[in-house]
Amino acid sequence: MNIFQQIAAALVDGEAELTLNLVNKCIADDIDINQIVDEGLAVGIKQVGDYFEDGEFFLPELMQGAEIMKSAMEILNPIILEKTGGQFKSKGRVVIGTVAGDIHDIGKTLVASMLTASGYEVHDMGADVPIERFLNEVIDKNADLLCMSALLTTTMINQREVISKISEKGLRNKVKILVGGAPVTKKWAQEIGADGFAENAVEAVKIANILIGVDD
Ligand code: HCB
Repeated sequence: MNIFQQIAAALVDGEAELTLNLVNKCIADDIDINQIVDEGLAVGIKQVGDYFEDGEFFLPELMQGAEIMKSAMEILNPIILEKTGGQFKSKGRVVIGTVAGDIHDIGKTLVASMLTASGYEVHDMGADVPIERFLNEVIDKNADLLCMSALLTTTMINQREVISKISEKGLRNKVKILVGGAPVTKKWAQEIGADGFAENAVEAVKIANILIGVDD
């Protein structure tokens, strides 16, 4: 097993200390953070979700996996953010949050960190964000880009609701909209009138750059 497979396996086994030790080892060995997340942690947490779906794991195991992932991200986030080097020249203003009824925030926070690291001014509203709050924040922050996350098939619909509210206010051509989250697809993004869909945080930065019209 390579180190990423070991991280994924440790997370699935609920071995918090081992997972964090392996993550710290990767950092010490100067391994790319994206690889630690995409090939290690994200693979592990996805496996936990699949076991949960199959009835092999129950809520305590799901929560345990999430806690380990969050602890690992607490170690990695400052390193991701450090890449901005403190000299902040904003590429654009981003408002981001997970939609109402949905408390999943790991992926959203990762997207927020990567966008910040790439040079965007990011306003993270957290999770379970009411529809009106998205609208108000877009207006308040004069956002160039709105990113919405949804992890549940029952909450995806709120991405559409937010877009409708923004259109009703006549703001649709003032802000680009990027959606994501496990059940979200490119087809759904098109159907609800979003400008883009991103499969992961790295792609989110790429698509944001294209939508805003800036270089990497
Ligand atoms: Co949760 N949960 N969960 N969960 N959970 C899912 C999402 C299921 C798919 C698991 C399953 O059944 N296979 C499932 C949803 C099924 C469905 O709707 N079809 C599910 C369920 C059912 C539930 C509860 C209802 C369980 C219950 O209580 N019975 C409950 C929901 C409560 C609520 O929200 N109202 C629940 C609770 C939890 C926690 C609390 C235990 C925990 C969340 C902790 C937290 O976030 N603070 C949790 C977790 C961890 C998961 C799984 C295992 C992992 C999610 C995750 O963090 N992935 C998930 C299984 C899965 O997704 N396969 C499971 C890792 C991140 C990095 O990936 O996809 O979130 P991501 O984000 C990516 C990507 O999508 C993209 O970039 C990110 C970074 O690469 N992206 C964007 C995301 N947002 C973007 C926005 C953009 O603009 C652009 C790109």
